[in-house]
Amino acid sequence: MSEKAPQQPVPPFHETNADTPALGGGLPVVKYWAEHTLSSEGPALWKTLLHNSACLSCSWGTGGQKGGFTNEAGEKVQRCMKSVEAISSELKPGIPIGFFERFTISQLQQLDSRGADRLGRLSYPVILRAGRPYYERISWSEALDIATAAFQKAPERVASYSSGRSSNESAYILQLMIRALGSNNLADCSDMCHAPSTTGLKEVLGTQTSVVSLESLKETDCVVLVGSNCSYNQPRLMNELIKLRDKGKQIIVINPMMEIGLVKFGSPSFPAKSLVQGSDIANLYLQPIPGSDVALFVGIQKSLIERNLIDLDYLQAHTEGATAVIEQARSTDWQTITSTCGVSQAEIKAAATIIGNASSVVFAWGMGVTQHQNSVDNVFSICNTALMTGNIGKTGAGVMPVRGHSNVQGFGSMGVTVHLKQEIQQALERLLDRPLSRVQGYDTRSLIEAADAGKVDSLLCLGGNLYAANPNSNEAKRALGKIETVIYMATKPNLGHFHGLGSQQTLILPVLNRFENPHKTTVESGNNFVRLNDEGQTHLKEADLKPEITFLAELAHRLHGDQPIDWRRLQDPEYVRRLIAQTIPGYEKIGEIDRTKKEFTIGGRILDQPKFSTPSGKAALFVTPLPDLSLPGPESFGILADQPGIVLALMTGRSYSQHNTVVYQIGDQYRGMPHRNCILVNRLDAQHLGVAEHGLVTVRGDVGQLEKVEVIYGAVRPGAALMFYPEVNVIFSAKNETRSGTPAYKRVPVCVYSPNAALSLVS
Ligand SMILES: Nc1nc2c(c(=O)[nH]1)N[C@H]1C(S)=C(S)[C@@H](COP(=O)(O)OP(=O)(O)OC[C@H]3O[C@@H](n4cnc5c(=O)[nH]c(N)nc54)[C@H](O)[C@@H]3O)O[C@H]1N2
Ligand SMILES: Nc1nc2c(c(=O)[nH]1)N[C@H]1C(S)=C(S)[C@@H](COP(=O)(O)OP(=O)(O)OC[C@H]3O[C@@H](n4cnc5c(=O)[nH]c(N)nc54)[C@H](O)[C@@H]3O)O[C@H]1N2
Ligand code: SF4
Ligand SMILES: [Mo]
Repeated sequence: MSEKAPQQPVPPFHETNADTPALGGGLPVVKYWAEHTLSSEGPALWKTLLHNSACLSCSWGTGGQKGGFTNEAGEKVQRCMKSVEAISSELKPGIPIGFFERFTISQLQQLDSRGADRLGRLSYPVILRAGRPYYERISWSEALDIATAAFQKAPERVASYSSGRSSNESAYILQLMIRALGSNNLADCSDMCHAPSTTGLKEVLGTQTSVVSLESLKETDCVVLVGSNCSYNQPRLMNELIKLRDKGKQIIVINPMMEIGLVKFGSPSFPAKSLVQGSDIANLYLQPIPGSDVALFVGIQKSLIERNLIDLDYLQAHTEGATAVIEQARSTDWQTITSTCGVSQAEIKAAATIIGNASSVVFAWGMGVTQHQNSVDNVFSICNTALMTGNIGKTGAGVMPVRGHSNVQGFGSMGVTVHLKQEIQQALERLLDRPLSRVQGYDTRSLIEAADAGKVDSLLCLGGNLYAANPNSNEAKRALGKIETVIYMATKPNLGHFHGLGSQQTLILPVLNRFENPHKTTVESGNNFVRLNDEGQTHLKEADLKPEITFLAELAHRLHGDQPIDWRRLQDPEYVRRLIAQTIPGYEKIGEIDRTKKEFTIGGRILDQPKFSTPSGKAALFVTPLPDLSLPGPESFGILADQPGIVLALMTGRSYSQHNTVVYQIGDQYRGMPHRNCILVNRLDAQHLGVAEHGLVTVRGDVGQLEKVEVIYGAVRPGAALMFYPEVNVIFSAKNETRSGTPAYKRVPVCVYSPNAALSLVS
C-alpha cells in the first residue's frame, strides 16, 4: 500500500480538544512542581533534589558535586518535572513486610504498569518458587546461595540483562563477574535503544558516543534534531534550543509527528519571556514517513551537491568513501527521494540551504532514528551529511545521539556490551590474568530467542524490565518462563516481576538507589561527563535493602574466590574505581576522583579537531540504500478486502508521563490523548476509515490486537500513527536491525479497523 502525500498540519493540533495546551512545557509543569514540592512529600523531595548526585531520570545529566541543580557547564539550572517525577516514585513508602505473602501472583498479574509502580518501594527480598501461589520472603544469605548455584551453571547458559540507572561501579562489577565466568552474555537496555548509534559511529568515527560537549552545543549555528522528542524526554536540552533560537540560530526538526513542544516550548527556566507565551523552537519542521530518514538525508545531500554547498577540501583531507556517497546522491532521482520520504523537494532544499549555509551544525537524534530496521543506515546518512558539510571535528558542530537512561552510556563504557572494545578486553585479560571467552554473547533480542529455545538457565537482571521493554510480550513471557532462575535486582516493582517468571524460581532483591547508597558512586552523562554522587540515606526505615555493589561483589566472591583479584573487596567502590581507571580508556581520572572530587569529561570523546580514531585516522562515509517502505495490505492481517481497514506505520513510544515501561500518569495532555488505549492518527486517515475522533477501533499487529482503542486526531503525517508502549508491545513481533540488533519499534505495520468490520474477520 502506498502512503499519501503529506498534509502539513498547523497548530492548533487538536480541533476537537480545546484542553490541549498550545505549547510544550509551560504552566502544567510548574503546577506539577508546585503540587509535589508543596505536598507532604515536599521536604524529602527538596532534600533529594539538592543532594549532590546526578538526576535519576535522563542522560542529560543535571546535578552532581556542585548540587542537584548544576549542569556540566557549571550553570545553575532547574531540575525538570521529569526529575521530580522520578524522585517522587523512589520516595514512595516501602511495601509493608508480609505484603507479598497476602497477594497471589495471579492477583499481582492483574496490575497495570502504573498499579505495579504504585505498590511502593521494594523493601525485602522475596522468592517465587515453582508451584507456589505467591512470593515469599527470604534472607539475603539464602538469596546469595541460590544465585551462586544458578551462576555455577555452564557459562554459555548464564546471562545478565541491565538497565542504565545503576552506577558505573555496579556495571563494572557485573561485567567483570560474568566475563570471569567465561560468558559474554551481557544484554543491556541499550540494545533496544542507541545500539545503532554506537555501531554506526564506531564505523564512521572510531568513537561510539556524542562528539559534542555542552559548551560546544552552545556555540552552534544550527541544530538538526531528528527523531527525538526532547521536549518530553530530555527537557533541559530545550533550554539550550531556546537560547540558540534567541541568538538567531536555526533549528530544523525532522519528525513524522509534529510534537507541540518542538514547535513552541514554555520553559520554567525563563519565567518572564518563555513560560507562558512559549519560545519558538523549530525554524523548519519536516515530517517524513516513519523509517524514511535515509531518503530525506540523501535528498539533503543531493541538494547540497547541486548547489555546491559541500566542503570538498574537508572531504578530501579528512574522510574516505565520499566519492561513492556523492555518486549515490547524484544518481538517485528526486522522484524516488520524495516519494520514499514523503517530503517535497522544496522542503528538502530549504533544509539543505540552512545546513549548507550555517557556519556550524550539530546533528542530534533519538529513537526515531535508531528504532528501525535500517537504523544503522539512518545514522550513516546523518553522519554523511555532517561530513559533507565539514561539520565534525570543530567547535559548535558534530553528531550527538541524545541518550536515554541517566547512566546508560556509563554501562557501555564499563564494558556491559556484547561488542567489547579490543583494548578493554586486553586490559581485562591482564587484570584477570587469563584469556576471556571469544564466544559471541547474547544481546537483548538474542537473549530472548536463546531463552525461548531453552538455552538459558540463569538470568540476573540489574534493574530494568526485560519483559515489558521487548516486542511481543507473550513471546518475552514464554522465553523468560524457560529460564530456571530469574533474579531481579530492583528498586520498584514492575510488570516484569509479575510476568517475567523463571520456571523454577524468581527472586526480587530490593536495592538502594543513587541518592541512598552509603558510599559514593559515579555515572556518565550523554555528553561524556562523569558525575560523582555523594553518599545518602534511604527514607525506608524498616526495610531490608542492600547497595547493588554489596550483593554483586559478594556473589562474585562466592563464584570466583580471591583470585586473581580479591572479589569481595569490590564492595569498596574506591577499589572498583581504581580498577576502572586501570582498564577503561579515557576513565583514568576516576582513580583519583575520591580525593579530587573533580568530575570530568572522558578523554578522547569530544572532537574539536578532524582527527579520528579509525584505523586510517579519517572519518568514513558509507553508501546508504534507500529503504523499501511498502506496507502489507489489510488481507495479510486477516481482514477481508471489502472491509474498511487501513494499514498504517505505527510509531510506538513514550507518553508525556512515563519513564520507559513505568507509567506515572495515564494521559498525555500535550498530544490530547486522555488515556493509554489511544491511537493518534491524521484526520485524513480516520476519515478514510470512516471513524470520527474518539471513535473506537481495533488495532491489529502481526501477533496480537488491542481493542476499543480510542481514535485521537493529531499532527502526525497521514499513513503514520502513534501509540504507547509497553501496552502496545503485545501486538507486534520483533523485526530487528541486523548489525545492532535493535527492534523496529518506530515502524510497526498495523491494520486499523472499526469494530463493525470485526464481525467479518477471516479466521
Ligand atoms: N520522561 C522520560 N524521559 C526519558 C524516557 C522516558 O520514558 N520518559 N526514556 C529515556 C530513554 S531510555 C530514552 S531512549 C529516551 C527516548 O527519548 P526519544 O528519543 O525522544 O524517544 P521517543 O519518545 O520514543 O521517540 C522520539 C520521537 O521519534 C519520532 N519518530 C518516530 N519515528 C520516526 C522516524 O521514522 N523518523 C523520525 N525522524 N522521527 C521519528 C517520534 O514521533 C517521537 O517524537 O528518553 C529518555 N528519557
Ligand atoms: N514499543 C517500544 N518498546 C520499547 C521502546 C519504544 O520506544 N517502544 N524503547 C526501548 C528503550 S529505548 C529502552 S531503553 C527500553 C527500556 O527498558 P528497561 O531499561 O529494561 O526498562 P525500564 O522501564 O526503564 O526499567 C524500570 C525499572 O528499573 C528499576 N530501577 C530503577 N532504578 C533502579 C536502580 O537504581 N537500580 C536497580 N537495580 N533498578 C532500578 C525499577 O525496578 C524500574 O521498575 O525499552 C525499550 N522498549
Ligand atoms: S533534563 Fe534529564 S537530567 Fe536534566 S533534570 Fe530533566 S530528567 Fe533530569
Ligand atoms: Mo532507551
